[in-house]
Amino acid sequence: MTTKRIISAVLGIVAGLLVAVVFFADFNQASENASGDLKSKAEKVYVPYGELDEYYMMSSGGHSGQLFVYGIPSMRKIRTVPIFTPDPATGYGYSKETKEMLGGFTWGDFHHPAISETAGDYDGEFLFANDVGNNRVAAVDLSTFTTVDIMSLPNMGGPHAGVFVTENTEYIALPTRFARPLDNKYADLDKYEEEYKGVVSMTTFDKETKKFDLAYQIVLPPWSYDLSDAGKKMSGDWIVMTTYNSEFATTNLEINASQNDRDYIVLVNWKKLEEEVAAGNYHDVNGAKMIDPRDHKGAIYAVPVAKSPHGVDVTPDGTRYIAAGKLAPMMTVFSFEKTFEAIEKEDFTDEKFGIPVLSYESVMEREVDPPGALGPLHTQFDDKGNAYNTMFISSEIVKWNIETGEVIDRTPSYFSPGHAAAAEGDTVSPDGKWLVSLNKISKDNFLSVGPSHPESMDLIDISGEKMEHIMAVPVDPEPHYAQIVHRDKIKTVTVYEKDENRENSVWKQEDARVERKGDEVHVYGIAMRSRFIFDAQSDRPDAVTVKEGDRVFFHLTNIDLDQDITHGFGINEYDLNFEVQPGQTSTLEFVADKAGVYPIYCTNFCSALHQEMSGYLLVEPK
Ligand code: K7E
Ligand code: CUA
Repeated sequence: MTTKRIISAVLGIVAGLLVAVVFFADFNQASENASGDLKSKAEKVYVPYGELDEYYMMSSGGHSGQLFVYGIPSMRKIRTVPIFTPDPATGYGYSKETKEMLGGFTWGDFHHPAISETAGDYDGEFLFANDVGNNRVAAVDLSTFTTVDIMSLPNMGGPHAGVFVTENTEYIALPTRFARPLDNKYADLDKYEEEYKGVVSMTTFDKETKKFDLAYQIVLPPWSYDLSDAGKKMSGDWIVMTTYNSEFATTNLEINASQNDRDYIVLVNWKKLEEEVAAGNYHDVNGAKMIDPRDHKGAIYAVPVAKSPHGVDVTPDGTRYIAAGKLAPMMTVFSFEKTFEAIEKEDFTDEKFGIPVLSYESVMEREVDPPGALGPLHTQFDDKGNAYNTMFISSEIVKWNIETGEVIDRTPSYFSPGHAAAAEGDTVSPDGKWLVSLNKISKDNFLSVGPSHPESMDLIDISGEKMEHIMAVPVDPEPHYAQIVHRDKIKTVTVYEKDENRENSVWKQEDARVERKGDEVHVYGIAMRSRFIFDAQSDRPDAVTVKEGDRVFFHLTNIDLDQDITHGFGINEYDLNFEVQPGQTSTLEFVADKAGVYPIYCTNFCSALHQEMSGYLLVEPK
């Protein structure tokens, strides 16, 4: 090597080192900032052992048909509550009661949870769920986090636009997504405009008996209804619903249902219709009391809205309703005061199917159009008069002032948010604390698991002027809407109350027995740490002998009245498994159609001798 070359090599190395030093200095600076940042973010969400999250987030589980329960701010998933879908983990859909509740369906598509409300605020007693897949509404008792009733709804085509509750849970409302002919009739798609209908179900729920009732339905034009809301305070007697497909497209909706510049918001005065129903002014259709707008003046109106809206939300003070459109890049603020005035003055521009159409200019207050923000979907609120909109296409959350329309802040979400949920963010008194963006895709946020990735949820701190993105967690499948409720409002029980009069229950070991009625065998049994007692008279109390073809009922009571001592009950090779929570009685019904010897065992780890908690089902051949 020549001297020249050596010199240039040394210079090169020195230069390289200098660059590296400068680079590392920069890098160190940046990472110091980032770690300071990260530390403060981490501290915001770290819940030390022994402490609890401040909020519950009740998230729909989409087409899993389940409810997902999270702690906020930690974003730790606490529980899966099966609602529309059988669940081997809890035996939901296997026990007789829950199997009957599911009505033979094996899936559901749950989009929008609604916690029961008193005076427009969550009361934390029940949570209602819609099933877009199989036309049902369900109630979850929030003292036990178990599903207590499911009702099928006639005349519906996927109740996507529910559930939402009126201010005092007078009604749980569910508008349909797809138009269908009423009464399960057949009608060709060419008859869409005349024969197909959009229907809104107004259901009630009795908190004592924990049962639904279908109060009445409203038959509307075959528009597609999308996420809707109930009024509050001054607008408390009303519900508002967005619609799309005012074009009446019956094929290729992507293009054909996006032609018109305007679709509609439908406003319904449920109080007025309640009076009509009480007065007997309805038609009976397939077991439902059906209200037709052509027969009832003064209760149903329409307002034109920017094309293909996806949702409408009422502000916490109840003075305005805000619609956001998938295809129009703006949020439209409508005034209830102006709406009521226009109705009063009969300021109508048109009539559709007996529904007066109000003039857009008369009731619209403001169009909010943040530059470059695309695909606004849903709106949440804080305690300072601000609204938060998800932008599906530009993947961000936009914070803006309701009174002035001023855009205050924008922050990215990862990626494509549908709904967002803010702490108590759809009640009359939002907390202004956390917002969770419920995203439709996660792309490269998490370790790869193949072509299909989980969806994601972003936690965003909204307590300051600027929003702060904290973290993302995966979720499966697609979360739609969620509600974040303060933990003080949820009052869970630790055990089911001991009730000696409860049907089929057994509380004393000596009362455990097997009774035969014809070809039915009823086992009145006990589950306790760490054994089953099916027949106290037998010298093998944990074995039951039946004949092939018998219909067998295991009525099982968990007499361990201790928090968190749940027993399971699985029968080997019979494809059966259910559970009894502390103090609960539950029944398993099946036909013993396979002769042989089948071990029974506790499937839920309950004590040091859980493994010993077993028995036998002996099925004598015919
Ligand atoms: Cu996914 Cu409310 Cu069904 Cu909007 S819905 S995103
Ligand atoms: Cu009981 Cu395990």
